[in-house]
Amino acid sequence: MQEVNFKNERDKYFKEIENLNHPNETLVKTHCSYCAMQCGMNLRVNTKTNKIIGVEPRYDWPVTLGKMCPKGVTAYQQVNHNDRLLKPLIRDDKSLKGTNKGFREASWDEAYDLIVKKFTELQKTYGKDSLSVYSGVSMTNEKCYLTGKFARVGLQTRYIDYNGRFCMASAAGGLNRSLGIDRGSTVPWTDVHETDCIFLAGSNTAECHPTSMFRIWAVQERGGYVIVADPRETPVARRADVHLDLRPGTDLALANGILNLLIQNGYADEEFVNNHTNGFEETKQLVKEFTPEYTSELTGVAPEKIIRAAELYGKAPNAIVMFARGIEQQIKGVDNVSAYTNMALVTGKIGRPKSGVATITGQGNGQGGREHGQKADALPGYRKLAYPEHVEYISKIWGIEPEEMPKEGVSAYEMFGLMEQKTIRALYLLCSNPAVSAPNLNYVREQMKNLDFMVCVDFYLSESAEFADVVLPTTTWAEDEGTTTNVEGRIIKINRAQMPLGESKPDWQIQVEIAERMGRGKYFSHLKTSKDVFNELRLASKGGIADYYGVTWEKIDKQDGVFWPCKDESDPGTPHLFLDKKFYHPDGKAKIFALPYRPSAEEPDQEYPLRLTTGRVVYHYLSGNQTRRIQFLRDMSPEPFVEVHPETAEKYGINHEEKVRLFTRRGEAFYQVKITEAIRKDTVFVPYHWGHEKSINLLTIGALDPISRMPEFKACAAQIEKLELKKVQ
Ligand SMILES: Nc1nc2c(c(=O)[nH]1)N[C@H]1C(S)=C(S)[C@@H](COP(=O)(O)OP(=O)(O)OC[C@H]3O[C@@H](n4cnc5c(=O)[nH]c(N)nc54)[C@H](O)[C@@H]3O)O[C@H]1N2
Ligand SMILES: Nc1nc2c(c(=O)[nH]1)N[C@H]1C(S)=C(S)[C@@H](COP(=O)(O)OP(=O)(O)OC[C@H]3O[C@@H](n4cnc5c(=O)[nH]c(N)nc54)[C@H](O)[C@@H]3O)O[C@H]1N2
Ligand code: SF4
Ligand SMILES: [Mo]
Repeated sequence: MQEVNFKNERDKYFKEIENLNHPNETLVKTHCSYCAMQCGMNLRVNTKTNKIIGVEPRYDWPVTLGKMCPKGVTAYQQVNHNDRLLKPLIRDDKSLKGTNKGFREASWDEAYDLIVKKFTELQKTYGKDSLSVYSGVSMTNEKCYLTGKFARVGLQTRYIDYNGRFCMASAAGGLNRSLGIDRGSTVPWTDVHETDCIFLAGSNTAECHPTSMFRIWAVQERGGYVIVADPRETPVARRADVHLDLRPGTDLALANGILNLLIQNGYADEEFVNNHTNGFEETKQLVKEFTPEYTSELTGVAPEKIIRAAELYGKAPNAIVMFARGIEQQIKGVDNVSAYTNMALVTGKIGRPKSGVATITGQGNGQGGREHGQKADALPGYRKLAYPEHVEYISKIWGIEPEEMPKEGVSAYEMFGLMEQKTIRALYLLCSNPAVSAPNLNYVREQMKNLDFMVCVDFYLSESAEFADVVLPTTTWAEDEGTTTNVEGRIIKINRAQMPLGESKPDWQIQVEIAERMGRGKYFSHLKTSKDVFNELRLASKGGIADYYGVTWEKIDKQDGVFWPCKDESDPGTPHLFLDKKFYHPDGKAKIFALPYRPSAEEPDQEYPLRLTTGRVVYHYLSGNQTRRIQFLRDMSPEPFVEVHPETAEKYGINHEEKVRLFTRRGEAFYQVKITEAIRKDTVFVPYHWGHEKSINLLTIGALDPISRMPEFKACAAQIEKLELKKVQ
């Protein structure tokens, strides 16, 4: 196959940039604030005002080589935006809860005093666990780590969970179960363009991880193949060699059908299967039933496409199976991950360069944020609260007695259930906007409204902040330093380009100050800088699966990031996992899983005959609280819409751009119709980046995967209603 060399192109541009000379500007090397690609960028800073004024791509960053998407090139506009929160806010008028009114500005002291008074009172009356912390992973590793410690040691509550429960939890569950380790990608991204076949399931890569695309297209340019499994003909599906246009929620059948063909057609690697895996025979028996015809019946994909996909993946010398939220945000998310991972394990296409499995992580620090103890059941270094020796180790690092360590909590969505029951009375919310991003929003918003006390930490007043009693202003990513762990499992450095705007403070500092006022200063006061927090994290992760002990900020700088595990200072890190064919289960073997097909939580019926699936557009990020404020992004994508196939539109008698009522058993919303052949006839799609009455999550279902507790954002039953034309006067 042909070779491609992106390096020449990169060097050319890099030299041009080096020659630029702006007397009043300095460049700060850093990475984008948004997705897990963490594209390399230089922030341009005016040296007279010390303010960020622009951005340049970094051609010297080996992962993204100067590529950025529309969100990345405008990300810097967040920092000095007019909507920034510059002082703490206190709600005086409780009757206005759920709106952005009824707040007044306050000093930090007043805000802290109120928080500590309320938290202490509630804990005195209802017990320590009446408080909860709900967090997110747009934060650095330092902040994520400290948030776990803040909840368990600072506030002494068991209830902490985070938005990764809506994002990475099923991938984590499936990879841990199959491979014994959850590092999103088993290979570095610099391998991606060199493989021979990419099997991409439930990933709208061109819109969600756009700067991966040059590597994916390069596979085809070199004579290799791209296979895409998605109910929609996304940009990557359009140019794919095979587009498996399945019904939402039927991946388990598709993966079993392909595995069956791989085995029947002699692509199983017997030597690999025998020496390095368990579970093959049982799985082989189970998938026999999934003939191309039966698989087609369940998935709606034509049998010849299934046969071709299996053939292309099977005969490729090297191949990478990649997946994202399309397969994971289902009540079968964990099973789907294991089922697609089976393809690599049965064919032995894992544990060597250019072959492997990757979940394409979501948020900027989607990987690192799930490793260091923000999850209800987890402790730093991917340790578990369920193991006494793990609790003992972390207790020692934190300076508490093991008996003092709070027990496991519950998952993000389940916390709202405990709010309903009044077990949880107060919420400390940071770095997430569940009033937009959680499923079944009518229910979730009600629970937030009924809390006794709520704190929200953000740099803009989000839809969730509207439910808060106190809002604390924090810094954007460019006003603080620390590390994130990108899509590859590479730990990288975010640098500070500007001092905090107004009175805003970084999350870690706010937590140290609250802990001190809660009388827990002895566990926090030594943390004076973000680097102090990182050094504590290194120790806390030492010996764990996600071992960061050998990572230093200096090493990150010197070698363009460090892949974990990295055990000591002489260890350069681990770009490729399993090169020694040792998986992370006690016997060193990976597990192949026999997974029977099962339907979605809510299948279409006469009343609700359509399948609703949800996701993203390239111009907006998650709940949209950041990107909806950027003029260019808002101009490009001002409103949500519902994608409908032309034949379906005809059936309902609805036209392009007509507003319709879309509804499910849980709620309704009104959207403009976007008629497109790029969607199945039985499916409709709505992006979820808008708040209030425009949120598609008013309609989604709160059904959870039994293992990962991930909500089923990707499949529920829905119906469309044409609106009666209003009489024009
Ligand atoms: N522009 C943009 N980029 C982002 C983000 C963003 O908000 N905006 N968010 C970041 C984050 S946190 C995440 S998690 C990632 C998400 O990245 P992706 O997972 O790629 O994004 P989604 O749009 O949620 O879903 C991906 C695809 O799954 C398909 N799908 C729906 N149902 C099914 C199904 O049952 N089976 C299969 N096989 N496919 C299905 C959808 O049609 C969609 O094209 O993106 C990251 N990057
Ligand atoms: N229907 C549907 N719903 C979904 C999904 C879907 O595909 N469909 N996807 C799910 C997924 S994958 C995800 S990741 C979630 C994400 O959902 P959310 O967690 O709600 O995502 P964000 O919009 O990133 O919310 C982050 C909030 O914190 C603020 N923020 C950003 N950085 C920081 C920081 O460093 N500190 C603090 N304190 N605040 C900060 C931002 O301004 C924003 O208000 O949504 C989930 N919801
Ligand atoms: S691809 Fe992701 S990291 Fe890169 S510029 Fe876009 S949003 Fe930022
Ligand atoms: Mo996500």
